[in-house]
Amino acid sequence: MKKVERALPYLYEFDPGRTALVVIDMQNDFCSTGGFGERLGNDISPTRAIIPTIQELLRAARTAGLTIVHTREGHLPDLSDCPPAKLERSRRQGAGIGDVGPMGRLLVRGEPGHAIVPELTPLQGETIVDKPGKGAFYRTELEDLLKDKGIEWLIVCGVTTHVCVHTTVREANDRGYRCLVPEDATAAFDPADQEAAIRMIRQQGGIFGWTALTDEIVAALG
Ligand code: TIU
Repeated sequence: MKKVERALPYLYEFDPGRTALVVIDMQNDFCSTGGFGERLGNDISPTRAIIPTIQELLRAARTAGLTIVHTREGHLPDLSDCPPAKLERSRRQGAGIGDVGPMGRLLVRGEPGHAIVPELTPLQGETIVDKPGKGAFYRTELEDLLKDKGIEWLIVCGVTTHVCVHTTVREANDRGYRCLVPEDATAAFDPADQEAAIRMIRQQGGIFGWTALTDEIVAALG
């Protein structure tokens, strides 16, 4: 077992052979100019800033033999998998899902905006989970994949902390996974959301899981 001694609220122990690193939605739509996140009215510099930290985490996780999963939020070109309520709200915000922007159609599968940022391109053999919702378990194959591999521990990083990372961690927690969130390998557009989201995970004795710094996880993996 590997140990992250300084995890909060207390020690996080995990078996690397039964642990997955899940990288949530590090797509141009959330991390690049002209994507969905920026069109929603956000400053994307916090989501770009964690790219090198996730690179470091990926390097260590790959070397230690963790299962690597990358997720992408997005919809089919005909938007048949986009709930009307989600579509309406995106339009109200001036970032209509399916509308054409500088990175192609916003939040649509196969468009440049939907792609994972080049610095974090998945390696051959790594799993990419396409999800229509904020959580990575909703209408995806993720749970079957994790069960097949006997995964019990999840290290969940990516963007945005208070939206897709949180929803995924909450879904995972209800399914019995032990989740660790590397706080400096996650980002929200607004620092206040980041701080609150991280605090919520580890409050009440770790109500949804644990948090730690990437260096501490990398050291544990080494
Ligand atoms: N808007 C926002 O903060 N996030 C999303 O819409 N999706 C993800 O978090 N990936």
